Amino acid sequence: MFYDSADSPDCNDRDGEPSSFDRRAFLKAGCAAAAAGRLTGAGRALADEPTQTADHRMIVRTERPLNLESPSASLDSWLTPSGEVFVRSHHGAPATGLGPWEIAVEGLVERPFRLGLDDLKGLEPATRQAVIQCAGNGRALFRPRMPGTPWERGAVGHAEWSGVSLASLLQKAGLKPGAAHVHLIGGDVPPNPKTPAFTRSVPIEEATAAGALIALRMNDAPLPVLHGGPARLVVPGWAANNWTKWLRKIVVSAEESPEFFMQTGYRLARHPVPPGVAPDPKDLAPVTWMNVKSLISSPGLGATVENRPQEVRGVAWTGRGHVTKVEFSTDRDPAWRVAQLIGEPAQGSWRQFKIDWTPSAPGPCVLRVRATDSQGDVQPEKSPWNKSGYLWNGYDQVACLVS
Ligand SMILES: Nc1nc2c(c(=O)[nH]1)N[C@H]1C(S)=C(S)[C@@H](COP(=O)(O)O)O[C@H]1N2
Ligand SMILES: [Mo]
Repeated sequence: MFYDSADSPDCNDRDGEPSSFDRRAFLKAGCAAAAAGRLTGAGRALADEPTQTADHRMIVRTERPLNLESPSASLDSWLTPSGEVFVRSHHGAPATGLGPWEIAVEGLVERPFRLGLDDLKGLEPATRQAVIQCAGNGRALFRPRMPGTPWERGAVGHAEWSGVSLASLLQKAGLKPGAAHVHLIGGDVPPNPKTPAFTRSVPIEEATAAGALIALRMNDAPLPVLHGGPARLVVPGWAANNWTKWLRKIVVSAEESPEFFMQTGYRLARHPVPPGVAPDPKDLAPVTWMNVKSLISSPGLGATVENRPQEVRGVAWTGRGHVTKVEFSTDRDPAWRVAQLIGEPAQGSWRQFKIDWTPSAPGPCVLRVRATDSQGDVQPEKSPWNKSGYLWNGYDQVACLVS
């Protein structure tokens, strides 16, 4: 059951729609547009236009801007349905769909240009299945706690992204000597002039080597507005703070973006320091690659399970390389047992796992998992504290009740 604003009575009661339109298509696209906070006017809606939908079971972390977290039941499949992928934005979605969307490419390039979405479709197509995870996923699990959206376990998902490779776009523009970073400018606007825009940059070589693409589609449908439609950056293996949504402009530069969200936000000390101690500014690096992590998707948090043999399932992922092992234990049976990994490893994707579990007795029980990746990194019991609450990857723990 999806919450789609087209189903709401208010929307079905609109008047003034043009009679030449297919009424249902109009209502669907028009109401979705209205939900996205934009004026629809008459007759603008196209069947292929990105829509704004999110599952009604999503956990609302904040309403304005809209920040939604996935319940673990949404993470129990290979690809996460788009309406069940977490939503994070700093300033809310911009107006889209009122005119042709264009992406400008400028800066240190031989041939600056502006491309419409149809022109983009003519460049080298690229498709990747990749984990999308907020750098702040798990922030609420750090102690002591820190300010910021209190994501628990579900600011993560796995989707198929398709569009054009960033490398082919840059090749079309032709890089000038010294070109080293691309600044990505989204169409979202901060609520007041003192709030910085969400502008970030990625280093060209590392991001293109990771398979960066400009996604126009998600899970084989136009990229939803909530997820950055019509166009967003995707960098497989990197935390999603690098995945700029509503992409309007790409500026090639010799330097990193000087903006707040690049120089102050999303930086992490290479050597962790305890609460209250300021990290050496020279030791701070932008958050890029994700770390190794796993999550129990079934049973869910607080579930009541029967006292009989059953299957525990979940997903595990990492940034560089791939997951090689997932281990499972409980507070009653603390010895780690190796879970079965499903399918083949793929860089940037997650890996599903399952393991048979026989509860030892009725009563409360804590299930936990930890993953290891091909670099030999093992999920720690707790992540080192950092003041912004980035990259939590402590053991995933699910308390349940054996009945
Ligand atoms: N333009 C723009 N892009 C953005 C953001 C934003 O606020 N504005 N937030 C970033 C962050 S921090 C995350 S975690 C992801 C979230 O993507 P999603 O909403 O599709 O899950 O978008 C990234 N891209
Ligand atoms: Mo994020």
